[in-house]
Amino acid sequence: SMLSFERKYRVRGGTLLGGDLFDFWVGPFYVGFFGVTTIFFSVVGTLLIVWGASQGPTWNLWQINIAPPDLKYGLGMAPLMEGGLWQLITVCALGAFGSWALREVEICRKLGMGLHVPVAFSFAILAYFTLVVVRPVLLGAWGHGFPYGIMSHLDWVSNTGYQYLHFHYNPAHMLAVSFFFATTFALSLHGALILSATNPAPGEPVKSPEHENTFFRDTIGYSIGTLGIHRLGLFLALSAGFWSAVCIVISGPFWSRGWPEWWTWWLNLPVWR
Ligand code: BCL
Ligand code: UQ1
Repeated sequence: SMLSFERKYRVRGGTLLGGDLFDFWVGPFYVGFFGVTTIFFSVVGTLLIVWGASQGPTWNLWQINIAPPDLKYGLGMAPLMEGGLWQLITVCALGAFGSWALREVEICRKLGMGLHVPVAFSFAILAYFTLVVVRPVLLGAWGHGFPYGIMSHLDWVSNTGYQYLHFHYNPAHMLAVSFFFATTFALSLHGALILSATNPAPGEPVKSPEHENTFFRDTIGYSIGTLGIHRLGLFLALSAGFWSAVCIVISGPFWSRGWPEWWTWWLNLPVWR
């Protein structure tokens, strides 16, 4: 059932593909052409994972693993049980993520909103696309993608990290990590500020943005403002995803030695001579 104010937001149009054909809702959910493709890719991809698991040695959720092809298959198709499954699942994953982003775009267009949400989600897709397509293609083999499994992908991250001796010395990884931490810090400040303003002591009225500004002006001499904090948050979060994609795509294609060694440019600066 629909909430009283929901009906006026259920507007026709704004579709990118399919015209009116898929322009309807199922319960609370907008469908659209890309809703259909999202369901399709998600169901096929999930079934492929479950089937892959059934062919593997374990049903232990933590140990199930669907590995990419051996490096010897290069950028070609691999037999189903030797990485071909991973390739199909990757296509389904990208199909589902891309469809979801485009469904978001259609909903934004219906509502006359900006495209900030689908743009934001696109950064997460970019990071995934970089891991399983861009970097493997640049390195010449699908085998450079990460395996689909809970423990196995962690092992891949560890192994890939140590391949470059000490991943913390990767300058783009430094930026990505710092942006992730800054994002959580900014959201904790914002969440705490909003909850404190809207939950005053019993009997006190709810506080306004004036109080929020004043709190930060009194403590640090600066308030970024109610719109500003959301702009800052979006910038920090998108930067985290962006620099993550950069930090992995440069590892191998651009720099194949240990990351600590990259910093010799600093010691070699002419100023120190
Ligand atoms: Mg490191 C990567 C932090 C130590 C090796 N590392 C990352 C980054 C992040 C990070 C910056 C992963 C986030 C990311 O890519 O998001 N690393 C980090 C931190 C430390 C750290 C904080 C720490 O020590 C405190 N890393 C180390 C050590 C190395 C190391 C030193 C290992 C020994 N690190 C590596 C390697 C990599 C990283 C190797 C990477 O490859 C990775 C990276 O940068 O990848 C790009 C981006 C987000 C995504 C990729 C998610 C995409 C989501 C998609 C689009 C949607 C999914 C939908 C979902 C399936 C639907 C679910 C349905 C619902 C449940 C209903
Ligand atoms: C802030 O200044 C502000 O404006 C009133 C908010 O809006 C509600 C906030 O949530 C936060 C966290 C701040 C403080 C942030 C900085 C970067 C000074």
